[in-house]
Amino acid sequence: MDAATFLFLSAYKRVFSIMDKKKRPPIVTILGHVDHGKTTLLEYLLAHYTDQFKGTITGKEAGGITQKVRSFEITYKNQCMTFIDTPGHEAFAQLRQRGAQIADIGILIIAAEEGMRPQTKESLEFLQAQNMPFIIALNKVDKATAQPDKVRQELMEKGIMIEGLGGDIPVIEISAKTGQGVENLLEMIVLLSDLHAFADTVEHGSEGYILESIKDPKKGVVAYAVIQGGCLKTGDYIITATSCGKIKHLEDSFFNNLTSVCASKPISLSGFESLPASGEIFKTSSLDITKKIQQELGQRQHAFQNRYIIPEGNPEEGINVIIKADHIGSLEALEHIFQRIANECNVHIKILKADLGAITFEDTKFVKNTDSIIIAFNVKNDKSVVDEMRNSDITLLEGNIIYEIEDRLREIATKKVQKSQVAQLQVLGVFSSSASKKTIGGRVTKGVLSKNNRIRIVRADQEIGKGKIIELQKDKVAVSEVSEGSLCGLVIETHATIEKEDIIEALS
Ligand SMILES: Nc1nc2c(ncn2[C@@H]2O[C@H](COP(=O)(O)OP(=O)(O)OP(=O)(O)O)[C@@H](O)[C@H]2O)c(=O)[nH]1
Ligand SMILES: [Mg+2]
Repeated sequence: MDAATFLFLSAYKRVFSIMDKKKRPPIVTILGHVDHGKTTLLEYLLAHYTDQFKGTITGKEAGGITQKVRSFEITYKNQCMTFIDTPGHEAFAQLRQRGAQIADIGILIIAAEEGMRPQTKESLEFLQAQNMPFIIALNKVDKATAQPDKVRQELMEKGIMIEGLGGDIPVIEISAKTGQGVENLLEMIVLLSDLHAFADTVEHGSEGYILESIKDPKKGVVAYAVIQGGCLKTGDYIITATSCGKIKHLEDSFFNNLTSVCASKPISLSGFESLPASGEIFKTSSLDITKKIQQELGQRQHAFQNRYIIPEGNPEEGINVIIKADHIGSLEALEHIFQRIANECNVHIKILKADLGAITFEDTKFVKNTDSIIIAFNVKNDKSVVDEMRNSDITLLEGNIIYEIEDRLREIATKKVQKSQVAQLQVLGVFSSSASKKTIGGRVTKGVLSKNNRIRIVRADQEIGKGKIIELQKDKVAVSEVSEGSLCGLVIETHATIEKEDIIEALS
């Protein structure tokens, strides 16, 4: 579409929409690769286009990355707009997809110094799948290393039909840090809103979209949602596919109490009896229907219970896990990284339980009885529960940065697989020999070698003797085990002679 047609249509739609009383503010989702500046843009908007927000978002993020969906409203030239920020880290694809599903308009942020990265491409796919208008914001143009024209070229080469190069997808250069170009971006949102005239089509009651839900110690289940149409009031009965309830409490994105709220607004609401799933639609309902649904839901199993993550290979080893997290989106992201670890390490991971909130004493018992490890992501655990876990030798992975949890779980999975293999060491040197003891050095070529392992000595595929490891050292420090790839020194109780290049094999 050329600029003249665009402006004509825009003016036409504007007149039309003024006549239309049910016009509603646009819901704008910010998507893009990790660290390309999504949250910084939202922070800039909050600092300049609302007086309700104090403080920072990025400063409070663990590991400097966003790990949940957030929504806020701002006002630009008397026009309300709702913005949804999404995480860019690869594990949170479902959150990005949901952010795109609810949006009227997408903003695809690309750092102009980096260009298209994997989650840029994935975000583009989500936006294109929704068939929605979107704007490409080339960010960080304040930096000397920014090359916006190079990114434009890259976009064209990937078949993205951008404005100025034969297409109609608007591209705007911005700096989320200095604010350069941000007004142009907002103007484009106004223009697209006028052109598309987003309307509230809900005739009765209200409908909305659940972004996230959590268990709050004081308020119970709290859902973060965006209203898509109608007006929602405290006291309304609401239902989703997996939960229902009566609204006790409504708040806007700045924690102000509300008694009613209308289309496009981001809210938090309490009153659901159980956790509604992220991505579900909620609707207002009647008391009778809500009661009936309550009964049916009571009989259903928890969706996150007992799930297997199966790798692509044929695993011989498995890990049982229990997950506690802050948000449903976090549980999903953890499942995503489990799949990767399962494939990489060829283990299956069985999720015995996944739930929101801190670890309880009941969880501790469950972990012990099921020989599981427990992952507590972004939750504040009671010190007494954690102490009990440590005293009981339970493997607890606590943390609030997804990639750190991933690294630690990978270590556990790798060790588990190595331990299940017959450990082998290649002898690299023999330092001393007596009739019954040999001191040697070598490299563990397979599995995990442990002190007190009974062993056999193999030369040219023939067993030449048996023995036992009575001392084990790594970097000259006594250790109880040495894993694959490591060099170590060991004292072996044996009457056999050991030579360089012999293989020491642990007997199971
Ligand atoms: N110079 C410059 N730095 C920026 C700009 N926008 C963001 N940054 C910096 O880039 C880094 C990442 O910014 P974020 O806003 O956290 O990035 P994000 O896209 O929200 O990252 P995730 O939420 O983890 O996906 C921070 O250090 C920001 O200060 C910009 O326009 N100019
Ligand atoms: Mg962010």
